[in-house]
Amino acid sequence: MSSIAAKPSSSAEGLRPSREYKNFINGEWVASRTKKTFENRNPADRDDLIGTFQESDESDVSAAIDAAHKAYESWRLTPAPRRAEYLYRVGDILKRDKEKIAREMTREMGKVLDETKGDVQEAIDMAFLAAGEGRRLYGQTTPSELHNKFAMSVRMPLGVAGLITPWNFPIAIPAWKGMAALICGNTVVIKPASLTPLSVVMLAEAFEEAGLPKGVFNVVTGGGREVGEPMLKNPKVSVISFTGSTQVGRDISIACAPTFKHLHLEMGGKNIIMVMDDADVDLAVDGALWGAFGTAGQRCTAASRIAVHAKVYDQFVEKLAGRAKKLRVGYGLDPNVDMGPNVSEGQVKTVEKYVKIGLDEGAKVVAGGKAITGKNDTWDYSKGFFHEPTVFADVKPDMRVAQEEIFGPVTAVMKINSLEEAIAVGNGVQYGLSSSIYTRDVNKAFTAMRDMYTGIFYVNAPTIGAEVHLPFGGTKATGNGHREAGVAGLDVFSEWKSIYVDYSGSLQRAQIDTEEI
Ligand code: UN1
Repeated sequence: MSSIAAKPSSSAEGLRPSREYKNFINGEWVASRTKKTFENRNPADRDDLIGTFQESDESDVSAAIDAAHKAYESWRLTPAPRRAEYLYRVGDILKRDKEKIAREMTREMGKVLDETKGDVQEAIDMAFLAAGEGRRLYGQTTPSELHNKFAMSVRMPLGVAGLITPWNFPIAIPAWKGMAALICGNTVVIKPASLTPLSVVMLAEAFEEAGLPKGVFNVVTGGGREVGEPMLKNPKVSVISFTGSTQVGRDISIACAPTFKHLHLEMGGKNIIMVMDDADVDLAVDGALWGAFGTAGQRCTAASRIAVHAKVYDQFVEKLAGRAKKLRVGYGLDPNVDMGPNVSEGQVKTVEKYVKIGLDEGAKVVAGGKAITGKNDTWDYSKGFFHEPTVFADVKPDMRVAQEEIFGPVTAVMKINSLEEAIAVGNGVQYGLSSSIYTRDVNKAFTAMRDMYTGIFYVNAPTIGAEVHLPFGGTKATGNGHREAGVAGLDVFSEWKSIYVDYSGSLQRAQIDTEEI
């Protein structure tokens, strides 16, 4: 392992020195049995080696699962309000270290510091939300149809939860899943995305500092095939929660079927902003810019399509293109930068591929369109994976750039002539995560709210910006019917037990010994 100083720019002071990170299994930091590691480098500066991480395999995963399985017996019996105490502590630790953690996350994942601070904040919010649930976890009590009989339903934990998490929200999404799993009484084995393992290591460090009992939260780093797949097959894992691509989600679904694992999938999106002729166009441009280029477009919720009413189309396109061209792209720890790099070379190549596809299909690039490779007085772009914020105009709804998830700084603007047309275009994709409308007409807002078949909907705001106390997830190829975060997220990590207590002292037969009225 080389010892390149972890200091890609003067603004990056205070970052961790490069080192080898271990797996977190049964409360200990341990090396993989493979004795192999992989490198984690800064996507803005490939010369910056953040660290090396364990290239684990099935034996490490099974050790983690065994530890989690063993820890489950006492964790499930720990009263939920006591379990919550650990989560409150983790929330406090993350709050204390928010800036420090966020800086490492920008270095690891690329998005600008304000956004990684938001990512840590989302994890803090989730820790406190889940901790609060420790004193609720409400079930129902309900009358029995029989005399002297009591009926109720309670949430039961499932066992070991296997979490497979993405690189775009490298601490928020592990927290969405992990906090909900833990408060319900499950134990956790998490496989973080190989592009952002440090974020989850930092979360594990917070759990360690909080004194979480050994084996309750475990982290195993490594590839999908070597670490993810064995988790899907292991009979000691009861529930899998995955965020990632629709293709991988489908494979996971198939792999989980033989053992009937509970499964939560959060997959692709092709989210739309609809701008009506009565909209505040400047507000819509602000929203579109943030929705499309926040996180360099690498959000499941990114506004990758914009349908604009013909009456305001030219004005909107001109303003959006003008603003997109002005966005300052660079290293996310530079406070003057608006948009960071793509997370990897593969991601930037995908963006370039789609720009070409869009041009070949006849769409017009009105801003951006190219990877950034040169050097200026702020950054040497050849060291990272940068792409210009790109706006396609004159896109037709059936073009591939308007149908397929690109997961990069590219948005496709289409012209529509009515609300009905906007809704038809909006719903005319395989995904159904998020959508939004800009209008001053309450009737249009409510119609779209009702008719857009997406799991999340915004009025006069872009497609991104979900808060943790509401359910997060989507319809169609975006999800498999579950939601995470909110109270709905508890459903992924618990199942219902209905309990009847007969205190009549005699046999009472349901449906039979009831009085005829
Ligand atoms: C994601 O893109 O996978 O609503 C998660 C948002 C964020 C979460 C995004 N709070 O955009």
